Amino acid sequence: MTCIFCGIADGSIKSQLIYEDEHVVAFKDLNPQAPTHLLIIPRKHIARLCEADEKDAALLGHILLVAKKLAQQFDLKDFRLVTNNGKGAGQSVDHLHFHMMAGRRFLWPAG
Ligand code: DGP
Repeated sequence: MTCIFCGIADGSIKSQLIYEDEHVVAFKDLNPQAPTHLLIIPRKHIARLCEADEKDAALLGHILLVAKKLAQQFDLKDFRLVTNNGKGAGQSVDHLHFHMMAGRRFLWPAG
């Protein structure tokens, strides 16, 4: 089964990357829900957060630090970082990804 986000991460699917390093890439969401809406993904295929394990601890921490780096790069003081785990939570792409959204007011609790 082909994974669209694996394709973006390995370059076989063209996408304008906002950030990349050995472990992580970030790019703009195709269907933005906020003026700034980035997706941060590991290059490693992990279907969802609940599929990660102890071996992924450093990777998961690194993703959060990439989010901080992007916040600095885009001068975002307020942003929302969220991952949808499972279809019932709204996950439509089965490759772990963090939505980083900014530029509008966000409701809490989230809808
Ligand atoms: P989620 O619903 O949490 O699984 O979020 C998946 C997001 O991925 C959704 O907001 C749309 C975005 N998306 C899906 N396919 C592509 C793609 O090919 N390119 C980009 N840039 N974003 C995509």
